[in-house]
Amino acid sequence: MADDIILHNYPNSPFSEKIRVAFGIKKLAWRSVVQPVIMPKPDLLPLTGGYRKIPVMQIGADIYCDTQIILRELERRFPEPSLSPQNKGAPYAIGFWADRQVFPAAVAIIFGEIGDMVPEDFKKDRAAMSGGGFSSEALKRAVPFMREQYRAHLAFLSDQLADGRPFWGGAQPGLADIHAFMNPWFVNSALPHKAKETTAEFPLIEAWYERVKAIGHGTRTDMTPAEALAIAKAATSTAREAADPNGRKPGDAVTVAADDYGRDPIAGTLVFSNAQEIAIRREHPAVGEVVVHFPRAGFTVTAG
Ligand SMILES: N[C@@H](CCC(=O)N[C@@H](CS)C(=O)NCC(=O)O)C(=O)O
Repeated sequence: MADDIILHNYPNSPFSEKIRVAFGIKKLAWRSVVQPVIMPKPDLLPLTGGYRKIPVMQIGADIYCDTQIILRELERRFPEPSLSPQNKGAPYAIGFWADRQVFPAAVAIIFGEIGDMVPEDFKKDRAAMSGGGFSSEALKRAVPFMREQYRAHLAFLSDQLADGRPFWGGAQPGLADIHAFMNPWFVNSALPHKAKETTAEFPLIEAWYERVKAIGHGTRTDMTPAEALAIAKAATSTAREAADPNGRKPGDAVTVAADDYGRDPIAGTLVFSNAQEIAIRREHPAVGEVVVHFPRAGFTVTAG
């Protein structure tokens, strides 16, 4: 169906877990398309135009790349219950904290432990994506320092819960919980035997973790990649053209790229852009014309 919410994801992806929890909070029904963990991704790139990271959300011929814009779009389309009833802006900033401060520490803790068991092709893929290397030795060396960082950041969450509130913002779960949950979930899933070690000091976090986990993932039904491509091809984007106060206008040729890792450029023509979002139109024989949406924070936009 053209208005099905399709999440291109894979089970052990922590960024996908953010969106699955958002589906849980909003009690949404969604379709899960499992994509490969490493390149090539022949059923994903026709939709995104080159963006290879996971998750990607698709609704008809509208494709949303990066959790920041996926969460924003879920909130726009399905406002109740809200993911940020009290605080509209701060939880997005908390997303940057989770992604760019805590996540690297979680990655070091996990891969410092299991790096030697990771297949060569995975290491090569992640080295190419990061533009650096993938050295389990370097990750192992970083573990003691990263564990301290991880602990210090978890302490922010523990302090936030100190007045007895069940969730970061108060009585209801929301965006801040989604962001804060990602890294403990990643560590717990990847290192089940070590999980308690990183949170034992924080009983409030352990209780909160169980509350967020109990929210669940809404109602998931699997979908094949071929079905998702066919849905895109049959559908028409619902994005409306609009000029940006910064001077960009519909039809401008632009290239969008992440500014951290996985910086593959995605070229298209502008449909609309504003302070939070940019939407570009592009075509591929497998999907016809689609509109791909990106956040602005954390992404570069260049002419041509
Ligand atoms: N800024 C992105 C980060 C997404 C990300 O790093 N996802 C990981 C998986 S959890 C990824 O794509 N890794 C490489 C891959 O799966 O090919 C977002 O918020 O969605």
